[in-house]
This record gives sequence, structure tokens and C-alpha cells, in this order.
Amino acid sequence: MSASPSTESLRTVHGACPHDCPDTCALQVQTDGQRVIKVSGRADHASTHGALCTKVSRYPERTHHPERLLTPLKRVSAKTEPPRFETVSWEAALADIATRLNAIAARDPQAIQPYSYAGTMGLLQGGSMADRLWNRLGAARLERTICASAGAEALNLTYGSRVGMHLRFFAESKLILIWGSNSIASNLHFWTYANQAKRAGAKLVCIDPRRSETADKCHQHLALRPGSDGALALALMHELIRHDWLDHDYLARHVEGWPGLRERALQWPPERAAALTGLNVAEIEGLARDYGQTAPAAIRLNYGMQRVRGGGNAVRLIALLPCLVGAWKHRAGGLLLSSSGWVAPYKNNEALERPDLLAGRQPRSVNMSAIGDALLDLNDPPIQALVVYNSNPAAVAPDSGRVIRGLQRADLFTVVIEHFLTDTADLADYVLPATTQMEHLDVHASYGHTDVLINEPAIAPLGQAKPNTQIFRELALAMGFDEPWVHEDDEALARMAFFAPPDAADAASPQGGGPPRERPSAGPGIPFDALREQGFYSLPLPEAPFADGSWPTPNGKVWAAHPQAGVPDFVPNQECAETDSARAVRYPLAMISPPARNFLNSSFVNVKSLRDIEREPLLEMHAQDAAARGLQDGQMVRVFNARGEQLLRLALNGRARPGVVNGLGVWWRKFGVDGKNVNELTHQGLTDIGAGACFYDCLVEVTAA
Ligand SMILES: Nc1nc2c(c(=O)[nH]1)N[C@H]1C(S)=C(S)[C@@H](COP(=O)(O)OP(=O)(O)OC[C@H]3O[C@@H](n4cnc5c(=O)[nH]c(N)nc54)[C@H](O)[C@@H]3O)O[C@H]1N2
Ligand SMILES: Nc1nc2c(c(=O)[nH]1)N[C@H]1C(S)=C(S)[C@@H](COP(=O)(O)OP(=O)(O)OC[C@H]3O[C@@H](n4cnc5c(=O)[nH]c(N)nc54)[C@H](O)[C@@H]3O)O[C@H]1N2
Ligand code: SF4
Ligand SMILES: [Mo]
Repeated sequence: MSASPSTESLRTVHGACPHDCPDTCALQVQTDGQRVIKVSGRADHASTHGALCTKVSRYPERTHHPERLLTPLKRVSAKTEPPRFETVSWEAALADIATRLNAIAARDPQAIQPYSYAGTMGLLQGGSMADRLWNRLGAARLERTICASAGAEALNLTYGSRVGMHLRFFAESKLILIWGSNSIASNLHFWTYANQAKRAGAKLVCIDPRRSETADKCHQHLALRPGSDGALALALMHELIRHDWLDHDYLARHVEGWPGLRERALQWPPERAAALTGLNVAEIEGLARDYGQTAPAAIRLNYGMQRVRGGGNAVRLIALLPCLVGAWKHRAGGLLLSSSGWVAPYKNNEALERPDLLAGRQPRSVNMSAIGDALLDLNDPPIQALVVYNSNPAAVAPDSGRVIRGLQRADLFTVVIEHFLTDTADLADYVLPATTQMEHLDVHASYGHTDVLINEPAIAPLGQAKPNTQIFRELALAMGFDEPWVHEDDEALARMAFFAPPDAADAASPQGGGPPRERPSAGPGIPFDALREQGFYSLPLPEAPFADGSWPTPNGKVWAAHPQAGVPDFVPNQECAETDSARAVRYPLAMISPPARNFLNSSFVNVKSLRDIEREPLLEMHAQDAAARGLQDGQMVRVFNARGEQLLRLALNGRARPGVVNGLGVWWRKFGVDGKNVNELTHQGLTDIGAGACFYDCLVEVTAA
């Protein structure tokens, strides 16, 4: 008889989607106590509005996957051979790992390199106890640059923080530029608001080299060349100035350094930008007219456009456009790239991460976007131990040839904490089983909306899996750190993650006019019990926060010219004809590798029902480029450059523009025909601002396989 649970035994708990996605959905998790039965989106959470993406609605399948890691594993094969592991007890694994790490730390703790990203965005499982251990030990630090640091730092240099429009007011905009974002795939709950605006008569313009699922649904698609966004922004400014579609009052009162930016923009007539962007002059002029003459106009900028060398400058330029036309005066005008700055003053990072445990030491810092070079080239000391959690660098870091060679070093001791045997876990000495979001407590902030959420465990840990926090607690104890900071449990950590309101009276009067400048000692705060009761808590914020300036800069003005960084400018790609003509002759196609819709970075690639939708790794190419190479739709092709090569199935599906190929990511290497993925081709160069990864700044050539 099938054991279908009776309705009485079912329980529903408040959850939060842990994934690196701007939407941070509020979940409703149904369980019979043993298994997760159903995961759905909460109807009473505004931006989630009862709907989840396909990936996360398949969460029971991922959680109860037959290949979930349920015990610690110890490697018994060489790193250059196919991986073989044996099961070991937690006690044996932690004792051995502690001995190895202590021996390295006794010589130099900076030889221990933590590597983590946003596999979970939870403030507990994403850091907390792990950071405490690394701080206490004096381990090397990690510059967490693999995704958003160019854009984030560019916003800091423009607005003073990562702030912008509120998501819900996009529904009232009359013109929306969806810029470097495949919203339908990667920001679904923004798309709902954009769609409402569309139904109310707004015009939607998609600015993206690829004809994405989102471009299909917009009124206009401007397929510019990768990395040319800064040139487009400057030409738009040129046209706004030439036609005097400017809000002189906003510029005069709230923008610092406008004359310098004006002078620069006047050097960018549409003809100059047309040559770089591959758009025609009429398209640029038309976009400027729409933007200059439609109010309220909103820009949903996203991270796709900043994964190129000039990504930081391009974000600075685009982020200034709404100031030229005074779009910020309306709550449905302005720009949103990240909302993470709004919650920053509420977060008590010091309590969670305990930087005081460093006791004045300043360990070296390694940029995660160049981990291949760091593993192979760093000296004094070389990286001797790598502890990976919440990330899959063998698949997601650029220039994988070098990353893999680094991970294969016989003298490197690698510990990977995971749900599955990923490409990175395949190269570990120890693999430790972690709980999923269904099995642990956490609290979450978002970078796309301004609510904080709690995630209650729905089921007990599966097998011998443990939360990251508990693994680091036990590792710290095994290493000999029997100190008070180790003994705070997850409930205590959750309660200290956000400042509490100083008292009920103060908490009832949030400040208006922009985010607080610095973390005040008493408030603002978040009432933990209310958060727990409701499952989410909306930060009290003004609707049009910058209508009257009040930017979170020292004098409240936007920086068109930053005191140190000056006026932003167009910076061409590291790999393009303008920068490196010899390379462009050998490798004439620009390759971008945005994510496939049904994966989240490299997560979910092993969930069969989702992989069945994506089928296999593809290379999208324009018919004209295929014809020039004698290539046919559906055939296997060899994509290559000086760093490496990969075999991919060719798709002539109308989504690629001439001169650009799209290698959809981020597949696990082991699912690739040749055991590789697109990062075999990407490079470790860094962005102009924020030292971020340049995944979409890459030249390749393609031939028949
Ligand atoms: N389904 C799904 N959702 C996701 C993710 C996922 O992997 N899958 N990843 C999550 C994460 S970690 C992040 S950071 C976000 C990423 O989501 P986004 O911030 O939207 O960034 P990308 O998906 O990298 O790229 C978005 C679009 O930018 C385009 N693009 C590439 N180069 C350029 C350029 O030079 N200029 C312009 N204008 N456009 C360019 C790409 O073709 C792509 O369609 O999404 C999150 N959500
Ligand atoms: N070519 C190319 N490369 C890219 C990108 C691209 O667009 N193109 N996108 C880049 C971007 S934007 C990003 S953000 C990075 C993302 O790269 P990563 O941060 O590595 O993200 P994922 O690939 O999703 O891997 C996260 C891993 O964390 C694990 N995990 C999840 N929750 C937990 C937990 O609670 N505990 C533990 N221990 N593990 C957990 C998951 O099982 C998963 O294997 O990739 C980058 N790489
Ligand atoms: S991945 Fe994004 S859209 Fe999907 S459930 Fe999570 S937060 Fe929502
Ligand atoms: Mo990301």
C-alpha cells in the first residue's frame, strides 16, 4: 500500500528560498515530518504572490534526491584519477581534518583558504560560524567577486550605497528598460510587475546581445555587442543634452559633478556609439527620445551587463541616466540594480561574524574570480588547504583548465561541504554532507526587494547531514577552540543577525528620506518575534526615496564625478578588436554564457526533471556566422580559444546576434560531452571597478567537431 500521508499529519512551515536570486521568495513548505511533500510560494508575500519558479517548485525532488550526500566521505584515489571515496564517521573525518588544518595553521594560517559563495544566501548557513572560525584562526580571506562586485561597487561610487527603486512600483512605470537582464529566467517576480506595466500600456525595451526569453516579450529588443553598454549610455546622454530633455532642477540640486559628465557625454554622438555597439543610429536616437520624453521611466539593470572589463564604468554611467531626466521624482521612475543597501543598517554582521576574533591580524585576501591562478601561482605561503562550501568553483569559476589543475595538486588538502558530489567535490580529500534549506534554520535578506525572511526547518536532517553552522562548530571544537563563540546555537545566531528595535516607541517611527547613513547604535531594528510569527518583515522605507535627493552619500548628492574615481567613461572589453586586434583575428566571435533558465548557476543541473528540459549544453549562433563556417543546426561543434576548447551542440535558434555566440551555462563538467563546460574558455581578468569576474568578455572561434 502506498503510504500517502493523512491530511491531519501534514504541517506547513514558513520558509525562504535560499538561492542566489534577487527574488528571495517566501516559501510555504508542507511536510509529514519525514519528507517534504510540497514547496509553494506564499500568496500573502507581495513579490512572491503565490508563485515560484519551476526550479524551486521541484524542491522535494532535489531534497530527497537519491544521490544526496548522507555521510562523510574520504578520498581513496589520486586526484588525477576518477574519484573514489569511502564512507567514514563524522568523528574520524573531523579529527583528521582538524589535525591537517592545525598543522598548516601552526606554520601559517594564511595557507588555509576558505572558498564559499551564495549556494545559500542565508545569513547563518552562508557565513556566521564559518567566519568566526576563519577569523579566530587568521585564515586567508576571500574577495567575494564572482558575481556582482563591479555593479555593487559602481553603485557605491554613484549613489553611496546599493539602493534604488522599489520593485512593486515598476508596475506603474510608462517605460521600462530591461538592461542586461533576462528577467523571465533570472528575476521572475520582477517580470510580473513589468508585465502589469505592459498591460497598462507601458513600453518595454530589452537591451541584451541575446534574444532572450525576456526579449521575446518586450516591444523592442536592442541587441548590442557585449561590453558596449557604457558607449550606449554616453550616446543616450548626448542626445538628452542635445534635445534638452534634461531635468535641470534635479541636476542642479542633487548631482555633484554634472559639468564634467556633460562635457564627456558631448563627445559621444550616436554615430560613435553605433560603431561600438553594433546598433544603428536610429535605434540609439529612438531610445533616447523614448527615455527623454516618457515619464515615469524606469530601468531594471541587472548583473549580466557588468561581467565584462568595463562593467563597473558602464553601471556608473547607466545609473546616472535617471538623474538627467529627474526620473527619481516619481516612485515609478529611477533604477534598480540591487536593493541590498537598504537592509545593511539592520544587519549585525559584527555579532554574526565576530571580526574581533582576528585580534588585529590582517590576513591576506584572495580574489575568488582568479582562484585558478591563486591555486597554481601563490607563494609565501602557497594555498595548502582549501575549504569549500556553498559553491562549486570547478564548474563556476573562470578559466577552468587552471582551476582544475590547481585542485588536482597532490599537495593541496581540500574539504568540500556539499549536498551532492559536484565537480568540485570530485576533487576533494573529504566531502562532508550538509543539510538543505528544508532541514535547517536561517534568516534572509534580499538584493531584489526589501523584506527580510525567516526559514524554519521543515524536516530533520537527512542521513548524517548537518547544517554548515554545526559542521564549523564541531570542526572548531576538534581544532581546540572550546570558546564561548563556538557554543552559540543557530537560534541564538538567528536572533542576533539583525539589530532589534531599541524599543517599541522608537521602532514605530522609521526615518524618512533615504537609508540611514551609518549603523546607529540604537535602531533601526527588526522585531525577531514578529519576523518569526509572520515569516517575513517588510522594512519601513519611503516610496520615492530620492525624489528630493537624500542620497546616502556624505552630502546627500549623487556622484556624477566621484571625488577619487572621477567621471565614468567607456572601457572596452579585455577581449575585443578595439583592445586586442591580433586576438580578434584568431578568435573572431564574442562568447557570452548566461545561465540556462532551469538551472541556478550550477545548482539543479543534477535534478533530472530540470535537466530533461534543458537537454544538453548548447551553443547558440547566428545563421550568418554558421553559414560562413559551413555549420549546420544541431551538429556538434568545437568552441576554442588559447585557453581551451569545448564540444557543444550548435543551435541556430534565432537567439544569437551576428558576431556573438551564447554558450548557455552553467552545466556540471561531468554532464558535458567532453567532461568540460563553458568556463574552459573564460578568462581570469578582472573588471575595472570591484575586481569582478569577466565571464561575458571572451573571444572564441568555432569549427565543426
Ligand atoms: N534561472 C536562473 N535564475 C538565476 C540564476 C540562474 O543561474 N538561473 N542566477 C542567479 C544569479 S547568481 C544572478 S547573479 C542573477 C543573474 O541574472 P542577471 O543579472 O539577469 O544576469 P545574467 O543572467 O548573467 O545575464 C542577463 C542577461 O544579460 C545579457 N548580457 C550578457 N552580456 C551583456 C552585455 O554586455 N550587455 C548587456 N546589456 N547584456 C548582456 C545576457 O545575454 C543575459 O540575457 O540571476 C539569478 N537568477
Ligand atoms: N560561464 C559562467 N560562469 C558563471 C556564471 C555565468 O553566468 N557564466 N555566473 C556566475 C555567477 S553570477 C555566480 S553567482 C557564480 C555562482 O557560483 P556558485 O556560488 O558556486 O553557485 P552554484 O553553482 O549554484 O553552487 C552552489 C553550491 O552550493 C551548494 N549549497 C547550497 N546550499 C548549501 C548549504 O546550505 N550548505 C552547503 N555546504 N552547500 C550548499 C549547492 O549544492 C551548490 O553545489 O557562478 C558564476 N559563474
Ligand atoms: S530561485 Fe528565485 S524565483 Fe525561484 S523560488 Fe528562489 S527566489 Fe523565487
Ligand atoms: Mo550571481
